[in-house]
Amino acid sequence: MDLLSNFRSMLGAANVLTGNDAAPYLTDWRGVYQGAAQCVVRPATTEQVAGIVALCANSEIPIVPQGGNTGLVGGATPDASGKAVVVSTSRLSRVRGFDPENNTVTVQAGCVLQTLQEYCRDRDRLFPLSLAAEGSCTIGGNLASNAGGSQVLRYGTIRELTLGLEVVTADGEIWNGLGGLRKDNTGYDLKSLFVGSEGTLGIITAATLKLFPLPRMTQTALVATNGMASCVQLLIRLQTQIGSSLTAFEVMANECLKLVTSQFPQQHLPFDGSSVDASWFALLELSGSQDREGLGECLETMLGDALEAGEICDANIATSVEQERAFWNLRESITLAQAKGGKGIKHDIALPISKIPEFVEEMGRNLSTTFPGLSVMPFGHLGDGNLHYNVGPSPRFAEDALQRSHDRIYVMVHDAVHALGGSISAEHGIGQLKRGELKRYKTAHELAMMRSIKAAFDPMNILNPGKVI
Ligand code: FAD
Ligand code: 2HG
Ligand code: ZN
Repeated sequence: MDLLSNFRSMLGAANVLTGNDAAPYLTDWRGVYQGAAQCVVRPATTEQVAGIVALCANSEIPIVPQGGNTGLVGGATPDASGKAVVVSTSRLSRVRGFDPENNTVTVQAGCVLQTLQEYCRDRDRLFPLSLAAEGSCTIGGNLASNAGGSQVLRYGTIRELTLGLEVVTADGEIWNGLGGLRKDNTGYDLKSLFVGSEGTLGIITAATLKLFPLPRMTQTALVATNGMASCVQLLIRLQTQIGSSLTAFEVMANECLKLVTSQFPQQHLPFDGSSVDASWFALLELSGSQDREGLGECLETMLGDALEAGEICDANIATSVEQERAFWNLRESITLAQAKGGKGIKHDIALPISKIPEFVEEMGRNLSTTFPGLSVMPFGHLGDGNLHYNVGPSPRFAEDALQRSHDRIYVMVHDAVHALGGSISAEHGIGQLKRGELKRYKTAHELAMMRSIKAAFDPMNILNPGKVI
């Protein structure tokens, strides 16, 4: 039997997609990469994933795992050769177990993040990973890219939320590393290696994840600040005074919010007067089990002090759940607004928080001198030292000219980040987009260790070849 017939008898013909049915799986969310594949297969069990991998391994056929296909670095898109098999986890979507005493949930990799959040909320628990793509990204994709999002400040990235994994390895074997242990020092930590490996070391089929008490209250504020240095001062002020009750601290350059309100006219900035011209806005969230009024008063006092200290020029504390949602909508619409505004260049950088004001100041100046008219639209997770230092086209700098300058802009931004001790990928991963960049900034020793790991786990190089390393 040929490969496709084998797949059809294993999965049923409806779960082996070719032609137009496969097309949506062959391009990435941004429409930057276009690939080809023999077929897209949709297994519903771990055993079926193992069977698919074993068949591919027999003939050295490349495999590209895919979850919700929301990744931003081309990691889930096959190359153009048409040799690959895309393994979609869309049918691996079941919650397998919930342990309220151990505060854990065990879930299949294809479960959509929002579905898992809601499942846990209905059971009075919080699964804290939260990001704008949560309505379509999957737990497996989150794990494979070690997703961050807006709650990392308090709860960590998904690596820190992971207690166990089940993985199909390159030989078609199933590794059952599920379990709800918070301590386990029995040798190398295999699960941590699979998290963030972007489908190059194994196909994650299930995970046991940490849960937390559901916060009884939240307080959310949108703040107009006097610049990035002031944002950092405000962050330190809040952290010093309320510690881990500060669960999110996001920043947005004015240009980002202008773009959102022009692309989505139903959204509004809740400020008037000169505050609408503030260079940077901060969105902050306090949450926990304290009483709402107490924490609200505390927030008002801290913002009042920040106003007196000249860190901020205006603040708006949400007075209803709808208003909280509206503030978060402004933040979470930036990626979509930037996509609608034309193809830009994304940077997902991490820096020591203390270096961010200097970086923002100098990079803004250098970019606008070298590329006059370019639109600089940074935003991100300041609490984690992570900025999406994105640049986009403008009426004075056309999209095609921007794309032609892609490599020069990458070098300029990434060299500066590297010189300040930063990272060229904080949370989106390497995929195919940043493979060249990885080689530029990792040492020969680091690259050699990574290649050894890849060769040990996937000696035939069939798992997501051409990605990461
Ligand atoms: P996919 O895009 O399908 O895949 C991502 C990578 O994981 C690929 O390399 C793929 O091969 C691999 N993979 C997928 N499933 C598996 C599996 N089961 N086993 C092994 N490998 C697998 N990221 C953040 O970190 N923080 C954010 O705040 C954030 N916000 C976003 C907002 C928007 C609007 C968008 C479009 C994306 C955002 N992302 C963010 C990027 C993206 O990384 C996340 O959306 C998410 O983690 C990807 O999950 P996915 O299921 O869509 O994965
Ligand atoms: C976010 O923080 C995501 O909203 C997407 O990581 C970032 O669009 C981007 O560059
Ligand atoms: Zn982000």
